[in-house]
Amino acid sequence: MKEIIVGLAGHIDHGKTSLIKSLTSEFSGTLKEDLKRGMTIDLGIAFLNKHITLIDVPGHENFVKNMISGIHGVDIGLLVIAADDGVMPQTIEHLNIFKLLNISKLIIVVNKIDLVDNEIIEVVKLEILDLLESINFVNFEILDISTKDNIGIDALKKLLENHYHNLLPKDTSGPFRMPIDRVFSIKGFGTVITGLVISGEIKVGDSVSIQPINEVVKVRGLNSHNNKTDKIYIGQRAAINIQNFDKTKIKRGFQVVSNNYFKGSNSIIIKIEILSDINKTIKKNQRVRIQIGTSEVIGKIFILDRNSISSEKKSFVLIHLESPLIANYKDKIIIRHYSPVFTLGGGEIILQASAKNNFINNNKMKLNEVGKLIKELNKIDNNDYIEFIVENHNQEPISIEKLCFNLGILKTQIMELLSTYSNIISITHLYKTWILTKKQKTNLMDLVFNFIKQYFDNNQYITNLTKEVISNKLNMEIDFVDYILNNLNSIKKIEKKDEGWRIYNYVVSLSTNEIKIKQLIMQTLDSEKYNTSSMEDLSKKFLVKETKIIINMLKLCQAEGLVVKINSFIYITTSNINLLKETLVLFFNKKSAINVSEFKNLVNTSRKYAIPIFEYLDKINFTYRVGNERKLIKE
Ligand SMILES: Nc1nc2c(ncn2[C@@H]2O[C@H](COP(=O)(O)OP(=O)(O)OP(=O)(O)O)[C@@H](O)[C@H]2O)c(=O)[nH]1
Ligand SMILES: [Mg+2]
Repeated sequence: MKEIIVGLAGHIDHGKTSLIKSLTSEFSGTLKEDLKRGMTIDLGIAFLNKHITLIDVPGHENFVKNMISGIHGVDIGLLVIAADDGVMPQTIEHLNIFKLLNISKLIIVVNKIDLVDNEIIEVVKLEILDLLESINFVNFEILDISTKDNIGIDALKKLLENHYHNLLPKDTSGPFRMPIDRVFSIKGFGTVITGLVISGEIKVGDSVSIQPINEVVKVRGLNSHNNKTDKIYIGQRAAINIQNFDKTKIKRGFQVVSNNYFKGSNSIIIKIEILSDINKTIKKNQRVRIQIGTSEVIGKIFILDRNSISSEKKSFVLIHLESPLIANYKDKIIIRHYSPVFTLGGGEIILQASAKNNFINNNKMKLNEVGKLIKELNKIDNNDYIEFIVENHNQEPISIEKLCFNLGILKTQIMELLSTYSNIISITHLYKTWILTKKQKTNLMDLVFNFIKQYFDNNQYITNLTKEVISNKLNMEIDFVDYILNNLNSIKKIEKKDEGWRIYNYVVSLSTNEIKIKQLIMQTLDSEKYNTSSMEDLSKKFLVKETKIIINMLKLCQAEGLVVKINSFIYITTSNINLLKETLVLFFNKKSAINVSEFKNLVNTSRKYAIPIFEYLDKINFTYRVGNERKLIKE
C-alpha cells in the first residue's frame, strides 16, 4: 500500500503541462478555458502509472491559490524552469511555497533545452543553485529536459520510480482527512468529491463528515486511479461518491473527515515565518489571506509581543478568521498579502479554537491572556508544543478525547505518543482519563489543598468541605476534584469527614468562652426538647452581648451533627430528633396518621413548633402530608 504524489510547479509557460503530456501521453487540464488560453488555470491530474500520480498546477501569478491547493501534501515537488527564461517570479514563489509547506523532496527540471545552447543551460543552473541556497533547500536533483524533443523524459521517469521504491509506506492509522479540491455530480451516481487523502483511511459504507459545515454523509463509492475501489488511504488521490447530498453545499476547501475530528476553527495561534526575499513586514491587525490545504479564508493578524514581524525572527501570532478553517495542530499554512496578492510567508498551527470558544470573543480568553500564552510559546525552542497544549488547560485538565481531537490522532495512538514525553502523565478516575504534565498535577494538588486550608482558616467553625463546593469555587471538573481529594487523602494532607473532607487531624480550636457557650447551648436545647429557645433567647439567657458567638457555636454544633436546624428560629438537638422519630414510630404502630393537635400532645409542644417540625420531617422523607395529617414513609 504505497503511492506517491508529485506536484508540479513553476512559472507560467515554462512547460509543466507539456511535461505531463510527455510523461503520460495524457492531457491533464480539466477546463475548456485551459485549452482556449493555452494556459493552466486549475488543477489537473494525471497518472504516470498505478502508483505515481502527477498534479498539474497553474503557473500564472493570479492562480497561485490553485497552485497551493494542488501541491499541499504531495510527496515530491517538481519545479519546471524554462532554460530560455531562467528563474522567474513564480519560480521563486512556488519554491518558497514548497519550503513553507515542508515539501522537502525536490526535482528541478530545466526544460526547453532545445531552445538554448549548453552555456545558457549552465548559467541557468548556477542561477537555480543560488536560489536554492538562499532558500536553504538541500534535498534536490536537477534534470535537463526538452518536452519538444523528448530529451530527459525517460531519465525523469526513472528518477520518479526510484523515489517511489525508496519511500516508506505511510501510517494509515490516523483519523481520516481529505481536503476537497473538486466537487461534481455524475448522473445516476450523485455527488462526487475529490482530493488528496492526508490522513487515515475509509471504506465504502463508512460514515464521514464534511467540515466546516458539519454534515454527516455516507460513503457510497470510492475511486482511485480512475478505478473503483473499496478503500482509500493516506497518500492517495481519491474520489468519494456520497449519498443524497446536494453538491452546491460543498466547496473546494472543505474537508471530508472522520466523524468528531477536524472541526472548523475561527481563531488560530500559529508560529509564523515571513519570507526573507520579499522585504516586507507584517503589522498589527493586518488583513491577510490564509491558505490551508485547499481552502483560503481572510484573517486578521494579532501581534501581541511586538509591533511588527519581519523575516529575521520566527514569532507566534493570533489570527482571527473571517470564516472557519479546518486547522489542526502542526498543519502548515500559507499567508498571502491581501491586495495585491502575493505570498508573504507561512506558518504552523499550534492551537485552534472553535467559533463558540474563540480566543477573542470568549470571556475565557482575553487578548492579554493570549499575549501571556505567546510569551510562554516563545520560550519553547524544540518545535514541539504538545506539553504546552496539555499544560495550557491548567485548572481544567484536558480529557484524552479532547487531546486526540486537538492533535488529530486516534485514541489508540495517543498513549504510545505520550509515552515518549517524560513530563506528561495520564490520570484515570471514575471512568474518565485526563492528560496532565507532572508539574500541572503538583500545582493542582497544591491549589486544592491551599484552597481547603484557607477555607478552614476563614471559616473556623465548619467541620468539612464537600467536593461540590471545591469544584464550584475553583471551577474544576467535579470528578477531577474527586481524584485530587483522594490523592491528598492518600498522602494524609486531608481526611474524610462525613460527606466531605477536612484538613488531616483537624480540630476546631475554641476559646474558653466559646467552649462554655457551646456547652450551655447544648444543655439548654437538650432540656428544652421541642420548645427550644431562639438564637436571641439564648443570647439573653447567657447574657452574651454579641449574638455572633451564639451563631458560630450553633453553626459548629450543626456541622458536628449535634444540632438540627428546623428553620431560622428553631434548633433541636439531634438526640431529641432521634427520640422524636422513635416516639412517632410507636404512635404510627397504633394509628396510621397524626394531626397537629395529636402531635402537640404527644411531644408536648406548641403549634409554633409543630408545623415547622412537621415540614422538616416531610423534607427528610420521614413523613408525608395527607390533608392536615402526616403519615409515616415506610422504607
Ligand atoms: N521549444 C520548446 N517548447 C516547449 C517545451 N515544453 C513546452 N513548450 C512550449 O511552451 C509553451 C507553454 O507550455 P505549457 O506546458 O502550457 O506551460 P505551463 O507551464 O503548463 O504553463 P501554465 O500552465 O500556464 O503555467 C507551449 O507552447 C509549449 O509548446 C520544450 O521543451 N521546448
Ligand atoms: Mg499548464
